[in-house]
Amino acid sequence: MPALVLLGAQWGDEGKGKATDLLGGSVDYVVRYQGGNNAGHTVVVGDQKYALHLLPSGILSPGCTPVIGNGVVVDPAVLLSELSGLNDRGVDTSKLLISGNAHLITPYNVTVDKVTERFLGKRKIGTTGRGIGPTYADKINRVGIRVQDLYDESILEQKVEAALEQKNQLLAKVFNRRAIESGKIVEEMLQYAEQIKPYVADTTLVLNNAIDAGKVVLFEGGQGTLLDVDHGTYPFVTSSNPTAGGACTGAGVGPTKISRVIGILKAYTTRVGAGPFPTELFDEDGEALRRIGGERGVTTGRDRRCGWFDAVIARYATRVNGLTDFFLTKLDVLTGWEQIPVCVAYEIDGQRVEELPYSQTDFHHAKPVYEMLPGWSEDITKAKTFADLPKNAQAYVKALEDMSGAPISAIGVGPGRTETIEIN
Ligand code: 2SA
Ligand code: GDP
Ligand code: MG
Repeated sequence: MPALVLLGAQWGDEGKGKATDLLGGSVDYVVRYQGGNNAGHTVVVGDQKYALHLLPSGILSPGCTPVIGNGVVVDPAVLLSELSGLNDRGVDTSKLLISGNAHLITPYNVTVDKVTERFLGKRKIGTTGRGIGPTYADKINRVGIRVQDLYDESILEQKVEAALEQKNQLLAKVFNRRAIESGKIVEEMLQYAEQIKPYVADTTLVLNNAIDAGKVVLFEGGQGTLLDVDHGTYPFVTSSNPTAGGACTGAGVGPTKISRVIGILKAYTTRVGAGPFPTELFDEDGEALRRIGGERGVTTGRDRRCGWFDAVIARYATRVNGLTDFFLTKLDVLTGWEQIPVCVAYEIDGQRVEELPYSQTDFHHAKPVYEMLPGWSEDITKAKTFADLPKNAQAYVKALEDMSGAPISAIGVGPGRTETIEIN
C-alpha cells in the first residue's frame, strides 16, 4: 500500500480528521494537498480534543511526517499560531514539511474574501472568510505569492506590488475601500520568513522518494467532493480540488502511485455555507441531527445544515474519485429514530433520476425520493465488531453500501479513536 487518499464524500465534515488519525499509526507521511485553514478537522485522543485547520491530522501521530503540499494555500500567521498551540500542548511539530511552491494567503486576500461576500449579499457563497478563494484566484492569475518568495526580498516586493495593483483598483472602484500599501504587506510577510524556513522543503521529491522506498503516504483531503471547484455544486464550492485527482496535482505525485482512495461518508448529510442540498431538513429531525451530531463549524462556529443520507451523492463520489472503499461515520447519531429515510434517487421535473445531474438548474429542482429503513434504539457506541450492532443498524449499513457503489470498510460509532468498527 504505497499511497492512499482519504477524502470527504459529501460536503465536508464527514469525520476525515478522526479517520486520518486512526490510520496515522500505520502510515509514514500524512499530506494535505488542497485548501487551507478553511478546513476544520477534529481529532479526539483520549480526553483531549484537537481542532486542526491547516496542519495535517497526522501531526498527532509521533511516527508520522506531516506535509503541506504545493496545492495548499498557507496563511503564515495561522500556521505559526497553530504550531505554537500544539507545542504548548506537548505535541512535537518539528517534522513538518511545507512545499516551497505552496501559495501564501496574504492579508489582502482575506480582505477581498470578506468584502466580496458582503458585496454579494443574498447571493453570497458563505465562505469561511479565510481568504481561500482570492488566494487561488491569484495563483491562477499568476500574481500569487509563494512560500519560496519569502526568501527573496526583491522578488517578494515586486510580486506584492503587482498583486496589489489590481486589488487596489478593485477595492477603490468597486468596493470604495482604501488602498492597501505594499510596503506594509512585505514587512509583515518577512516577519514570518525565518520562523517558517526550517520546514520548507521540496516536498514532491521527498514524497516520491518515500513512495519508491516503500513508505506509506496518506493524502488527507479537506472539505469534500461536492465542494470541489470542478465536480461540486458550483459556484457554491471551495476554490480547490478536494477530489482524488487533486492529491496528484496538489502534492506532485502521479496517479499510478495511488492504490487506495477512501471516501469518508457520514451516515446522514450536512452542509455549511450556501447552495443546493436536496435532503436538507427544516424540521425537528434536522434540529435533532444537529444537536446529537454536534453539527457546528469547527472553523467558523456556524450551525451546519442537516439532512438525511443521500445515496445519489455517495454514488457520485464513488464515480468521480474512483473510490475503493468507504468509512461510514457517525452511525451512533442515528440511534433512536423509529424509521430512517434514505434518499435513493431524485425526482426532477416529474422524472426519476438515479445519478447526480450535471446541470445545476436540475440539481436545484431535485426532490429526494426516500426509502424508509427501520431504525434501532440500542446504544451502539460500545460496539467493537459488526456483529455487535443491532440487526437494523447492520441492515442500514448494508443498504447504504449497496446503494453507494463501494464497500464500507470501517464504521464510526463515536468521536474517539477507539469508537470504530473495522470490517475486513
Ligand atoms: P471557502 O472559505 O472559500 O473555502 O468557502 C467556500 C465554501 O466551502 C465551504 N467550506 C466548508 N464546508 C465544510 N467544512 C469546512 N470546514 C469548516 C468545518 C467550516 C466552518 O470543519 O466545520 O467552520 O464553517 C469548510 N471549509 C469551506 C464553505 O462553507 C463554503 O460553502
Ligand atoms: P472533518 O472536517 O471531516 O475532519 O470533520 P469535522 O471534524 O469537521 O466534523 C466531524 C465531527 O464528528 C467531529 O466533531 C468529530 O469528532 C465527530 N466524529 C467523527 N466520527 C464520529 C463518529 O463516528 N461518531 C460521532 N458521534 N462523532 C464523530
Ligand atoms: Mg471539518
